[in-house]
Amino acid sequence: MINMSHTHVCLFEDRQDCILGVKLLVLSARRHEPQWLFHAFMRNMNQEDLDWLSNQPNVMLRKEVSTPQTGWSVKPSLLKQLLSETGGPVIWCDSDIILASSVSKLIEHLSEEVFVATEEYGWGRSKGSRLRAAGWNLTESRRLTSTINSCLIKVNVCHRPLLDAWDESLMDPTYRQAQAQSWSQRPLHLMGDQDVLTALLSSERFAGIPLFLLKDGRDIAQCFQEDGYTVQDRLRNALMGRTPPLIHAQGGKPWTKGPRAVFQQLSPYNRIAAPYVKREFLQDHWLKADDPGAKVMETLFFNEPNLCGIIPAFQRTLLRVWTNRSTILRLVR
Ligand SMILES: [Mn+2]
Repeated sequence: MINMSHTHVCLFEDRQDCILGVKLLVLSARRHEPQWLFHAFMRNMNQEDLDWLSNQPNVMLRKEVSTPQTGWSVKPSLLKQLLSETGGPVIWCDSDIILASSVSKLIEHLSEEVFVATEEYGWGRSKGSRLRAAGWNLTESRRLTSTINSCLIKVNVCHRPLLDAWDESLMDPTYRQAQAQSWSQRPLHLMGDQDVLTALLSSERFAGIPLFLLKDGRDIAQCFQEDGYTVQDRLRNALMGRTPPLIHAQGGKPWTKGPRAVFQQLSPYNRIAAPYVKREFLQDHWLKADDPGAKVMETLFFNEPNLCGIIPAFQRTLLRVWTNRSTILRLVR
């Protein structure tokens, strides 16, 4: 089944209620990245879903998940495993990404020494490498102004030492203790795997690795809360008649069974997913808006993927500016 023209893609999921995301990634990639072969490392999944996956021509179902790590901490070890097996390059793709168009045309010109990842959304607190490197006691030799989002990574065998160091840091007791705490309690440099990766790539030891980050808002829509995908980027893309090739449903998933926030009902993810859901008869309770206000916005913007959620994004941005203003005023007084 494996041939030289395949691009090997590592896909991992251990939450049964996220299998829908796995399926939508596989279906959208078959259309937009026909050379991608997914090595699907699945844990805790129903047999029915495993059967569905193993019937897909672009999937190799992998039963053996050798790493003791769980959740997103599996990234470096599974990437190392696939590098050994295939000789590289290997792509990591989060299961909450859907492809709206081809992404390989953005990265295929890069040489194999280049480490590819994506930029985190813009408004996050204390972005970039400075505080993260400091947290890990690393000398920051290269300043990264945005934090890395590790939802899509491309590596090659030359990046093994970095993957080893990343893997080791994710097994560090301090990191593991922090992971057991809630988000709000975790120090910045221990939030998740990507904060560790940001620190490492800025450090003296790895600052020499050429880095290419897919651009937030243009190459990837980081759909975190209402305005991770910003008002400006939504407008710009809509005017240009395009959607970012990668749509990342960060945080709460749009297909969740419980009550969904308005911004989840209006996410570009749902609009890109719709044709696949219908064609494959997947669960569709989540595709359309059910909130009356969200329904109005859907109609108002003709269900355009970038624009449906622009009003909640605008409201949230205003709120953020207002909160920051009060913070600044408090400091000045
Ligand atoms: Mn993700």
